[in-house]
Amino acid sequence: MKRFLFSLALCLLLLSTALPAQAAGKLIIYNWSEYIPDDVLEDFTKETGIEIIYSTYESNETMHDKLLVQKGRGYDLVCPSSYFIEQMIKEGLLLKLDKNRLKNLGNIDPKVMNLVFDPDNQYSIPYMWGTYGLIYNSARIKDAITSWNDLLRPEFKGRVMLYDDPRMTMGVALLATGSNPNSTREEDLQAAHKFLLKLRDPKNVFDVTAAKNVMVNEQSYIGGIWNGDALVAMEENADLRFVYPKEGAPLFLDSFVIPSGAINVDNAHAFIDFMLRPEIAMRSQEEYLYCTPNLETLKLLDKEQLDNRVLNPTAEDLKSCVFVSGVGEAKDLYARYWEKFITNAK
Ligand code: SPD
Repeated sequence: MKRFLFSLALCLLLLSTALPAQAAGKLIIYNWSEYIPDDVLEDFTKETGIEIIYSTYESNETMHDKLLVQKGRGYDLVCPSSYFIEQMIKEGLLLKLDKNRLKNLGNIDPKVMNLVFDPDNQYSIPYMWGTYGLIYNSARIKDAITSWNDLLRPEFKGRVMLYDDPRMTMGVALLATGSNPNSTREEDLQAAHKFLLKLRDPKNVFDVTAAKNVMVNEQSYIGGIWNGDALVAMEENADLRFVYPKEGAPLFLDSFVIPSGAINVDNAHAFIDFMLRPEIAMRSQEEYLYCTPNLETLKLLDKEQLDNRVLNPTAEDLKSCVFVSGVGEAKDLYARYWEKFITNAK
């Protein structure tokens, strides 16, 4: 009997050392670059003992392709934009969340909860949202900039910057040509594609990673930009201005989700709940300058932050703006027209 108990204890000991990462207290995060401050990640580890393994992506497409190939494995937490979430749910790439473990969920603005891409937020918890608006250099451009169609003005040839983010930039082209940025009509996409073709120029820049720099160093004079990037660029070049164009601008909402093959599921829930704390969400917002959906965080903003219409757009600013959503089967059309454009544009 003694011998049996000893062998059992030994087996249990060996088994426990062979347990997956969860027992070792790890959390593997794959996120947009420049989206969570390093010291926030460090504070989570200090508080919980959970070691974070962190890597970044620059586009939804990169993140999605990777998860698809890996069949939802390899990461415990990612942060797609809303228009990718519906598709990822359908593809079986996401795990249902246990909302009982998210004590701070009530802090999130109900306006960004229960949206059509994930009714009842079974899979996703909003992290940040923002606009893809128009930026221009007021020292180089003296007259008023009000429209996406200003990008086509001959004097800006070779001085235009747009992201190589298909849905944002196609969204701009759709708005400029009088369509909805979520249109599924081929004729609208054709017109948008034609608009983009007019911007093909070897000196124009289509690169999300270069965006801030080319505006700051005045290689480009005008372009489309996420509001967080715009505010960072505006801190470095006081001549930069951000405009909500009269046709409206594409909006995004990025949310935390747990991939279906995640190993450290408890730790991912603990992290999401940590990020929902008002003062933690505040630190992300202050560093990267996107819009927080955390109502308790909004109460912590000072007057200057609240009055900053790039950081905190008014209802009037958002009047014609449109959240980019999933487009179902039309995603292949988008991909086709985008590829046709971008392969020769860069
Ligand atoms: N640097 C973080 C940027 C996050 C932006 N996400 C928005 C994606 C919309 N396509």
